[in-house]
Amino acid sequence: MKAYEVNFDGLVGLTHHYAGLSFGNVASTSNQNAVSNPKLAALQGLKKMKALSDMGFKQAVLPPHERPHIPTLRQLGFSGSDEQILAAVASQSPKLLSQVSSASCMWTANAATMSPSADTLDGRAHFTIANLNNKFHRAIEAETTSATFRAIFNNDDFFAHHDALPQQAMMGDEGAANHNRLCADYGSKGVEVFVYGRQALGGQIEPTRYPARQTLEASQAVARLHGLKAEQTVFLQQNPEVIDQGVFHNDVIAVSNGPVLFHHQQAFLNKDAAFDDIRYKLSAVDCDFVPIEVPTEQVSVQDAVDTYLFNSQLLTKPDGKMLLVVPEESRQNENVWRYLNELLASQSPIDEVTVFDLRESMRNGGGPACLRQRVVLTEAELQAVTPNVFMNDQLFATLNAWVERFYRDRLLESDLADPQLLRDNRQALDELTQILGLGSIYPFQKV
Ligand code: SUG
Repeated sequence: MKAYEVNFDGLVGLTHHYAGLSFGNVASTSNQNAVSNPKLAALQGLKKMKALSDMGFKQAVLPPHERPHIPTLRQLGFSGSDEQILAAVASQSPKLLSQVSSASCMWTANAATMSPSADTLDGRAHFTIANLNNKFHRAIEAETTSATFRAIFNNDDFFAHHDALPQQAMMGDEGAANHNRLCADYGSKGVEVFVYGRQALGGQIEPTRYPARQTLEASQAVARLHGLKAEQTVFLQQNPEVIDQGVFHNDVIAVSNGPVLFHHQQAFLNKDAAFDDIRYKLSAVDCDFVPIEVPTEQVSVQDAVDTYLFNSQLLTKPDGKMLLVVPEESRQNENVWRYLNELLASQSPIDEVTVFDLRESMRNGGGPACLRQRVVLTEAELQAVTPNVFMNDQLFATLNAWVERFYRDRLLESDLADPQLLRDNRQALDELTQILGLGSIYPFQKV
């Protein structure tokens, strides 16, 4: 059956700031306390969405979350009115306020893992919300992400929703950032490659400097929940040495599309055996595996981390060739840009590269691929998605005007204590749920 890939990009929230919250994510820790520009961040993201939509790719929007997240603060013992809670946390622990104010839900690759209906046992599209257990500021995303996905994919005949796995390190799950689906075309059965950072039960090899966020046990649980058969799945360990160099998710060192796996030479452990397995399983669904490997001598792991070459979006154009969407940082790096020009001149399925300025997100370690959740949908499933989330001229104009009205162009940790920011957030998000036709998805809308 014919199916489409729809990219659901996270709209950057009003509290986007640089808090240095993600140990192991070099951009996040090195830009701690830099001045952020939430308005610019949101506009940069919208520009990418609109440009890709104008090129003919299916594009949709996921809304930001309520921040600061007062319900978490209540759970931690703060009490009184919302404004009293804000004042108390701001004086007792500005760092905690910063955690519960992070706009990290913009990186929607981490929102969930999605398996298309062509792959699953019950023939429905499955979603498992990521628990993001490794970082406190991200673990609090799961509840609202779940409410949002249930509002957007609101039809039990077509969509199956699974809550986040138990909030425990053994089940650490970072969503689609470590998941690659390989297939001949989107609508046919594919092979789902789950990349994990460590095996919690009985694993021997793991990084020593930085955390491995995704466990094998979590990946296996997601595959079980989605009803994926063993012949359709491959579990592959990420090279711990690259995690220790700042590759905190597999999507910082590899990206897939159709039968193509564009990856760095050092991305995986036991790559040869795993690639044989992928090739064998893909051949059973009439698909030839197309790995494109970038050698270390041309692009180092450091270059990959600095430029996010692999945090690109690899998209199939109407003519069947592929477009690579890279961040500006990739153009600025001599090795990476040289490599990309050589790639374009070679006989590869990738024949076009497009560059976007996503600097605000990049400085927190989020490139083009982090900002989107890929959702493969058949025509009938597409019709069942709530309609107002799809990008078009009108939505683009409405969201730009909405950003201009509510967003600040300068934000520091100390600004998070401002009760006006909390009020602006709620008013903006309330209007946004109406624009996107989502109903009530936020805790403040439910009281
Ligand atoms: O989880 N950064 C995010 C970046 C996520 C990128 N996503 C993918 N690669 N798919 C993270 O580390 C930084 C927030 C701060 O420090 O202010 C942060 O959460």
